[in-house]
Amino acid sequence: MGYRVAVVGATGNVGREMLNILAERQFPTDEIVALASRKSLGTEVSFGDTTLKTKDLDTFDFSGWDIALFAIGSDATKIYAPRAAKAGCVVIDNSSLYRYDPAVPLIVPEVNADAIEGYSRKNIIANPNCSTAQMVVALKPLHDRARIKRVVVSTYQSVSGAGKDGMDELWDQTKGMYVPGQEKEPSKFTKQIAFNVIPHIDTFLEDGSTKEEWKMVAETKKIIDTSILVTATCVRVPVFVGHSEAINIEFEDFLDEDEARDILREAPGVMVVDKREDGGYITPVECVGDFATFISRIRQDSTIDNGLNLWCVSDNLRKGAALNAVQIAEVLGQRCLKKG
Ligand code: 2RA
Repeated sequence: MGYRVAVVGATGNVGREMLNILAERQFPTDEIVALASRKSLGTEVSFGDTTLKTKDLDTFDFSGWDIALFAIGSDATKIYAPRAAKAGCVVIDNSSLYRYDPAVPLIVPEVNADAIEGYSRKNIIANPNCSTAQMVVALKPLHDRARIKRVVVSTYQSVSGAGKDGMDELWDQTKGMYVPGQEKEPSKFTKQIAFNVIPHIDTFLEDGSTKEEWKMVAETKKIIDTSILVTATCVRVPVFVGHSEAINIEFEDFLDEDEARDILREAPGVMVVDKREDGGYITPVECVGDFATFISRIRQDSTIDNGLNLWCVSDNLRKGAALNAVQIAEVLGQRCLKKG
C-alpha cells in the first residue's frame, strides 16, 4: 500500500527534481500526479521510466490525496496550499510562506525530525531555504557536542536558486561574452552575473541585510536552537547548480578540529572530503545530483578561543529543496501516515 502523491509546480527546476527523487528513492506511491499552471497544461515531465502529463492545478481536487509536494512561489502557495490542506492532503511546501509560522513545523529530517509531530495543526510542513538546509545538517552534530554560540556564514549561491530564468541568464550572458552581437543585459539579476559575483539575493531590509540573509538567521534558530547567533552574507555566483558556504563557528566549549571531523564523518546526510592537499576538498560541480551535504576545509579558528572554520557544499536543488521535501514525506509516512 502506497500513497497518492501530488507534485505541485512539476515543470520548474525543483518540481522536476522532486519527481526524480521520488522515483530514485522508490517512495511508495499508489498514484502520482504532476500539477502545474494552466499555461503549462499537458507538459510532459519524467517520473522514473514513465512520463506524466501535467494537469491543471487550478481545477484539481486534492480530496483523497495523501501528500502534496509544493514547489511554486509564495503567492500561488497562499491560494492552493490551504485548499489542499483543507481537503485532507498534507502539504510539504518549499516556498518561504509558512516557514516562520509557529503552527507549522520547519523540518530538516537529519536535524529535527521529531518536530514533524506538529504538522496536523495546519496540515502543512515547511521546507527550509536551500542555503539553510545544507548548513544546519553540518551544524547540528557539532552543536550537540559543543553547543554553538555564533555562526558567521558567507554563501556562494548558484544561479539555479533563481530558477530556470537564472540559469538561462548566466548561459546567455556567458555566450554573449564570446559571440559578438549576442550580448545579454542583466534581466533576472540586478547586475551582470557572468564572470562576476553579486552580494544581493532577494530584497533589502531596513538594517541593510537581505531577506535571504534574514532567512538563514531565522530558520537556523527555528530548526536548531533560538540561542544561536547567526550573521550571513549571501552572494550569487556564476555557477549553474550547487551552493557553497564558508562557515565560521564559535562554540561554548573548545572543539578540536580532528574531533569535529570525526563527528561530521558519522553525521547523517554528511560526506566529509577533507585532505590538506591539491583537490582535497569539494567544489560545486562535484556535488550536482548527489544527496549529500559535503564538508571540507575543517580547521581551527585560532583568532578566538573556541572557533572552527569549514566549507560546506550541496546540490541546492536536492538537499536544498527537492530531496529535503521527499525526506520529509518519508518521515511523514513512517511516523504519521502509516499505510497497510
Ligand atoms: C536562491 N535560496 O538561491 C534562494 C531561493 N532558492 O535564490
